[in-house]
Amino acid sequence: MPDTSIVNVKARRVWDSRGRPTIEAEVHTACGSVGRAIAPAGASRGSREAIDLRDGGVRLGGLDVSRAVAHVSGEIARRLCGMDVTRQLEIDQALCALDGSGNKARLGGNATVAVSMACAHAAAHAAGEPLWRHLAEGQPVRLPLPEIQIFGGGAHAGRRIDIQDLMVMPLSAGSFDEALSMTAEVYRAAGALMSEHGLLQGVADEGGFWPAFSSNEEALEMLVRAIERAGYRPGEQIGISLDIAASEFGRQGRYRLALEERELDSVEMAGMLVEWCRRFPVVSVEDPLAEDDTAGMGLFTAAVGDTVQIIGDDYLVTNAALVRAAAQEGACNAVLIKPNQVGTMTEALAALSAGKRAGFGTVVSARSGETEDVTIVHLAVGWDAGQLKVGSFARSERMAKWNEALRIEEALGSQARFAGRDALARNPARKPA
Ligand code: 2PG
Ligand code: MG
Repeated sequence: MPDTSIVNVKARRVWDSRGRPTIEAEVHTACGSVGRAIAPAGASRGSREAIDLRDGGVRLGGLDVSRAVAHVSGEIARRLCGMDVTRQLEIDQALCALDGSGNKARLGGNATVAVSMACAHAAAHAAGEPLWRHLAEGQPVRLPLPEIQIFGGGAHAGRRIDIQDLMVMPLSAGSFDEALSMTAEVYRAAGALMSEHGLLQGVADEGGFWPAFSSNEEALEMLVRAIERAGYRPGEQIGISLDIAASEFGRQGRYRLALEERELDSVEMAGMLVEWCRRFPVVSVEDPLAEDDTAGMGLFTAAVGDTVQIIGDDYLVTNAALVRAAAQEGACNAVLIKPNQVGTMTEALAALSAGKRAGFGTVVSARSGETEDVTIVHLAVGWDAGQLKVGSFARSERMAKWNEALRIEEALGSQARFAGRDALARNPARKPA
């Protein structure tokens, strides 16, 4: 057995896809294994997320991470050195106890998540396995059904449209490889349509087209046309997935649609989205109502949850207790898993497991601020999440992740199974395990 005790933990400042500072952690063990991971960063964040520790002040917009870097190289390194890197639970418990704040506010969720993921990489390295295989612990895995952004909006595109992500899900694909080539056709078709209509204003933060639409529904109509132009039947071969990110423009039951200059209450907002689900081939909706609107979430889920997946992102913030509560309340039927929302691998897995136990769909997700780090792809496969959300089909911080999934699919060879449309949650179809 190799000696997997941790001998060194360090961190450095690196830069993310928005050109902002972020933190990379590196963990070394006695046997020579090394793990590295970089913290991502969100723009539309739930108020209950783990705290991203930034320096504040005027330099670099207050976003520098020197305090978080110092915590890793200082007290986190002192606490973890000597621990066995293969004991992820103990490592993550030690990180939580050392932080002591309950929401990683003291050490920084960006510091703890980078260290936690770097430990997982070092453990896999010591075992001579890719991370996904190490995490799977011999259990069967699937390549996830991808959610891929075509148009960006909300906080990722200067609020040009209210909806944050208009995405496609290649439902009829037989493999991950096929899912990506179907997506590539839609992305190309959407780009061509946009430029023909003079609507193209560049790309948004996650690589999707930044459109000049005059209504949210125009965006939905254009996406249907892009799917058709690519040669696919909307809803049957390729479904539409939306991240409304409603906490960005709604609170206390009031929703302000800036693009359409209207304000809706919770019932009207849910009603509008129900209508969209009827008119358009929508298979999944994320954060339809705001993080403080349990009644609205329940209303929407009761109305369409038998045919549509309803994902809690800001609403659940990768928190197992919130997932359990949402299952009881019928507030949604799927959970987005973003490790940096909670700050450690163990807590992210707990939220995912709570989702699976509730019969929820589970979607591992990137953030809008990303890097070349591909850890989340390994989590999606190794934890058999069934779905993966990475942003659009452009820019290398996104493509690095799609391409990593292709390598994993190839490594699995004849054993590769693609999760496909069965991974989508629907209320009656999925019974709690
Ligand atoms: C989301 C993500 C990705 P952000 O809301 O799901 O689209 O955005 O990382 O800004 O929270
Ligand atoms: Mg979201």
